[in-house]
Amino acid sequence: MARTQSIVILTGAGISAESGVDTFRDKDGIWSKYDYRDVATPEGFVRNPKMVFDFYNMRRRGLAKVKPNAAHEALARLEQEFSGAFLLVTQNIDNLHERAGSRNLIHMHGELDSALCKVCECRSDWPDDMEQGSSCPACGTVGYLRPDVVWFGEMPYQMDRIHESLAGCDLFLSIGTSGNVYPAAGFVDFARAHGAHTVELNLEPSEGHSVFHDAIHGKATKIVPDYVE
Ligand code: BJW
Repeated sequence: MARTQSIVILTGAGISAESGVDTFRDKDGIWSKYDYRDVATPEGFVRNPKMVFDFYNMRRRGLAKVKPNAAHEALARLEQEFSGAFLLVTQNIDNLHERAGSRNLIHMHGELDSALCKVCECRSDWPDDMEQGSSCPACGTVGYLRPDVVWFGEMPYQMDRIHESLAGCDLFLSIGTSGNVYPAAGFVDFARAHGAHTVELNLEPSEGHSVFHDAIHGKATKIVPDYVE
């Protein structure tokens, strides 16, 4: 990493797995228990808001029981010690990166502890348990709060800033993601086309593993600290 001037890192559910947060597509993952069409699409929310609120209330309450692991901590240390440009983009809606000390961080699929008002578009801290009758702390409107997360068919957050960083980076790392979900799964192609060296760190080869220049396979708490230190 000695000659690297700009790093972009993409993380997915695999980085939080050893903290006790469920992944999506592993054998006992979230999509083995829930149909994504029910809980992770705008149409599912219209059909059955209670089911969607229950799903995200449960996952948000789970945050209190988990802690950042050695992989989150290694990325936070890397950011502190690296003198060039650094951007961490996570698909995860948990708050483990920030709790480990990461600062230049984009939650491209939103955040579990944030609520979004569909009327005034303000973000607010998620109330104890969000439900259909919750009111927006900013505009007071009742019944228009939703989880501040990006569902299938919705545009992920801060895509312009992410693409700008990807176009200018000379190292792109993808950590703990299966590479099934776009546009995140396409970042490697984009970064590589703009000249970056690309490395996958994951438990197993991802969907797009052949696009990466290098791959390191194993558990995040081992391979991430080993790679960055
Ligand atoms: C370990 C480990 C350990 C385990 N150590 N590793 C082509 C281009 C663009 C879009 C599309 C396209 N084709 C299709 C689309 C649409 C769609 C999509 O991608 N569909 C696919 C299923 C094909 N994409 C979208 O809809 C996105 N929006 C969009 O494209 O907007 C454009 C647009 C909008 C409107 C009009 C016009 C254009 C939005 C996607 C939103 C995804 N949302 C979710 C749920 C919400 C958040 C939440 O509830 O948490 O986000 S889905 C779910 O998947 C979640 C995750 O962030 C995301 C990615 O999952 P991730 O992180 O990769 O987890 P897993 O479980 O899949 O993988 C874990 C990996 O870790 C595995 O490989 C394990 O091996 C590994 N692992 N333990 C290291 N200890």
